[in-house]
Amino acid sequence: MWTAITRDVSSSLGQCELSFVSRAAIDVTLAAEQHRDYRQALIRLGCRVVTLPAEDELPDAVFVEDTALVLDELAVLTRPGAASRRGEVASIASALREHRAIVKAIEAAGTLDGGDVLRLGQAIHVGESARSNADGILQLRAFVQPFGYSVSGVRTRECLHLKSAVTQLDDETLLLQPAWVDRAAFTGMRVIEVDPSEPHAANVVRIGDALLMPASFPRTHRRLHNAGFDVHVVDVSELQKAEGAVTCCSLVFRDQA
Ligand code: CIR
Repeated sequence: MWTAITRDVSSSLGQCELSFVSRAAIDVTLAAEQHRDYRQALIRLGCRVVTLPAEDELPDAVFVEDTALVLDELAVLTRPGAASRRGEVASIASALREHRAIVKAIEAAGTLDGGDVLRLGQAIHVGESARSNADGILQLRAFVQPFGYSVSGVRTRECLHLKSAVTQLDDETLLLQPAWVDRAAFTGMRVIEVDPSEPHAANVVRIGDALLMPASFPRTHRRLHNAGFDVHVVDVSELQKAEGAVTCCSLVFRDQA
């Protein structure tokens, strides 16, 4: 059974951090409706969705992915690279302790955003972005290596997180934006590139054999459909204005219960 931890949209979402996206007015009511549709889509794909209450004083708190990495054996709480986001971790820690007996935490001066963490089996790739630093990557390695995981840094460019640039479609295949990350970091994997007219399309959620992606990337959607993938879409236009997409709104993991 898959569990997806999510959090309701903050009323202050309009004051979110932005790095590579220009600020545009966000309709927070619509964002909340889109987030509800996103949660419904996760349920249809087989997740048990846990929704934490909004943290209205933390604009980016809906983007729970950045606060933790959840593996079968343990959870690792991050220390987000944006100082404004560090207060998001405490409530996620409480929620995760119900699911994992071992909960570690990245400490200062390390920084790590979950959006930079791409796990491919036992290989964990971490974006060397403005949000995740070498100290954070070292700490993560020390936590997970005893459980058989490798951790390697991956250079990204012109994007917020590693998973803005590349996500996993199935055990052998990645969806990748070549302008933002080099495929050479992922030897042995088949790569499908985003449609060039849809630079932000590389971020998809994989739940088993199904994929969930934003509705705003029809050309990349068609590429995936034509390659045989079971693709579902959700309109997340208001969350995209906050530089979010689909992976960032949930922490998805297998529950051992
Ligand atoms: C931020 O800049 O931190 C938020 N406005 C967006 C975070 C999106 N997170 C993600 O894709 N993992």
